[in-house]
Amino acid sequence: MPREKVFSAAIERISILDENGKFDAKLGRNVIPLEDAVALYEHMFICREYDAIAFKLQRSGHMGTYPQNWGQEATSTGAAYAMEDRDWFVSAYRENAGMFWRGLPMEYILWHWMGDERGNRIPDGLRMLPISVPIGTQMLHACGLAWAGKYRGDGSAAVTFFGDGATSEGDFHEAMNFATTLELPVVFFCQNNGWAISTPRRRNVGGETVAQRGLAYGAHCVQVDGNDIYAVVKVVREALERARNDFKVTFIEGVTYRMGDHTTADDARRYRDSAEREEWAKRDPLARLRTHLEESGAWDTAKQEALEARAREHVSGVVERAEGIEKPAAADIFNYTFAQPPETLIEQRETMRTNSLSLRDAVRSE
Ligand SMILES: Cc1ncc(C[n+]2csc(CCOP(=O)(O)OP(=O)(O)O)c2C)c(N)n1
Ligand SMILES: [Mg+2]
Repeated sequence: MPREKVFSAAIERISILDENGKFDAKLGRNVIPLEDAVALYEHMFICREYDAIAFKLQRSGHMGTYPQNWGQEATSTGAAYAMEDRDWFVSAYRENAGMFWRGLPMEYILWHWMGDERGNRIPDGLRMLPISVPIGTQMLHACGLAWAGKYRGDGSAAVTFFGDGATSEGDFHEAMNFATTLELPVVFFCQNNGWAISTPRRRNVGGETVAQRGLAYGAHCVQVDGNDIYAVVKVVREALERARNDFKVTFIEGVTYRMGDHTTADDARRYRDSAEREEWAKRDPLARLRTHLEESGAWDTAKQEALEARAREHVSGVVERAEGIEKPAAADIFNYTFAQPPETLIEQRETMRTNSLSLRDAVRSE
């Protein structure tokens, strides 16, 4: 019996605008028109300002916790730019910029982290799910949405985002298996930011790439420089074509870096070498795009100063709207999970309503 190769594969890495500002004109042709690149830069800059302000809101007691998105703006913004309105955007919690690009008002994410369920009530017409904090569950939701789209024949696809750590969850493997065997129009976008809280990528995922985890399922797997918005747009666009036209699943590993702590409940200085962070600061997705725009004659200091002022003004308006919302009714906690709540929850809601006054009186009289 001869030995024969029954399977072989390679993982390609795509980069168009490298960290030294070198632009691959051949690969980068027609990926993003210059005026759109300016709009994307402005958007990511405003999102970074938003992120910094959200962090301060938490520190000053206005919010329970907050996971900074700092440094990872190009992944979700690039993906959102490549998507169509009919596609589903199904994310974890480091994709704020992509959600905002697709039209989610910025106050929604502040409400979410302020513990207000209204932040999870995505406005009608926007094809996205609320952010997922349980690690990995959203990938299965994306499969369900993609399956529904395929069944209806509406040409939609779902793009789901998750971290490097999430690829060690059972949900990831179940979702990949589901998507590839049922041939669903799903794109799996892993934001490999180097860390899962204090666990480094190498302790969490064996092998050279995270992308190769998708090979066992028969997905098309690719690695992309996640801090290069041109490369991200290109791979997501290709993945969506593969999904829509051939029902072929793509697993994208976007290599990026978490510039902040895991969340405001964490202090990364306790486990992370500052030299590593400094190396990644040089690969910043915004700085890289700005240099490219300046070299292309589309950006200058005056425009930058105007943008900085606009970003500050925009974000303070968002904070005002987020904090200005009327207080939610206590019974609202029952209202955002089920379209038709089960009997038991209806009973609890009613009991809470009818007993709340007497309970308060009981506490006072003690
Ligand atoms: C099901 C589940 N298990 C554990 C946690 C606690 N937890 C929160 S974030 C996190 C690490 C996630 O790492 P990664 O997937 O790389 O995403 P990142 O935070 O780096 O974006 C863990 C274990 C959780 N939220 N949900
Ligand atoms: Mg991670």
